Amino acid sequence: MKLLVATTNKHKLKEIRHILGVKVEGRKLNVKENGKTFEENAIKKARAGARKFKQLTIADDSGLMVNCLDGLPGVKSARFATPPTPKNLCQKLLRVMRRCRANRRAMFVCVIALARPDGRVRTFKGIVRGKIIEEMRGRHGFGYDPVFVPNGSKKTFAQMSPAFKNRISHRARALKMLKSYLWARSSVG
Ligand code: ITT
Repeated sequence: MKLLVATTNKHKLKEIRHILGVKVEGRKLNVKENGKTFEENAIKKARAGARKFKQLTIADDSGLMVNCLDGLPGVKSARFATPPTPKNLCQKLLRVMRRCRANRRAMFVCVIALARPDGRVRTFKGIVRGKIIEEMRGRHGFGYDPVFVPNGSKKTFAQMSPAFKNRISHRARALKMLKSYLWARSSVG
């Protein structure tokens, strides 16, 4: 089965390829991400890809929701700092969280939308809860990985090997559900 991934983010594409373990092609699309939820944006991106390329297409909309910031940066995670380098994103987050001494809780959310060329769509959501530490640690990954420590770990996502992050991440959880869905559909024909 041929699957396209509609994304402009090469780090996401690399993780998606690694987690799915199958060959998927990446396609860049210019889609305005103005939805209020991860679901809305993921559906918009996947549908645009499926319509344009007439192929089964997935898109990932993801981000970090910080408890003491009422869920921000949330759907605006990619554009929280300019330019949105990992250093700028993490430093801005650490700066605005100076008032969040007692509550550093956060979660990474990933919604994967699977769209068909006729517009039919399904979504799969993965969440990882954890906390934001007070400085950047680690060199792997992208985005907010250097400041996020998942529950049950002492390491940030950026201190883990990519293979380990790809086993436990929000993206891994969402894609696992997608895989089960696709597998169940293919085994019944
Ligand atoms: P596409 O929409 O083209 O796929 P994007 O980077 O704009 O790429 P999003 O709108 O979904 O994607 O924004 C997600 C942002 O959330 C991403 O740019 C990172 O800053 C952050 N993010 C998501 N998953 C992450 C992860 O696994 N590790 C670190 N940061 C992550």
